[in-house]
Amino acid sequence: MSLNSHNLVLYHGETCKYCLKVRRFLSENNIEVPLKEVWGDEAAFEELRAINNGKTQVPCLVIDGKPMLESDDIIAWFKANQ
Ligand SMILES: N[C@@H](CCC(=O)N[C@@H](CS)C(=O)NCC(=O)O)C(=O)O
Repeated sequence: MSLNSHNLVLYHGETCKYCLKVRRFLSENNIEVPLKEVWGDEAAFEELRAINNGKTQVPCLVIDGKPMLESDDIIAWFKANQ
């Protein structure tokens, strides 16, 4: 399945180094994903908490409504679904 067939949102923190690693991977591979920065946006932070079973860890890729944590897993998912 291609990336376009999924509804994706990447919740991230601007200065989080794990988020930076994911954003850099996306940029280097010309992959565009809607981003929501959570540390400067309380509504986005609460949204993340609700989607992510109470956790606020970033980066969090939400794939068709399901949260995926861990930057390495997120990058691996993009590689597998590119
Ligand atoms: N092993 C995780 C580490 C992620 C991580 O430590 N994120 C920090 C920010 S740099 C975080 O969200 N901490 C707050 C929390 O867990 O609620 C990854 O590679 O994604």
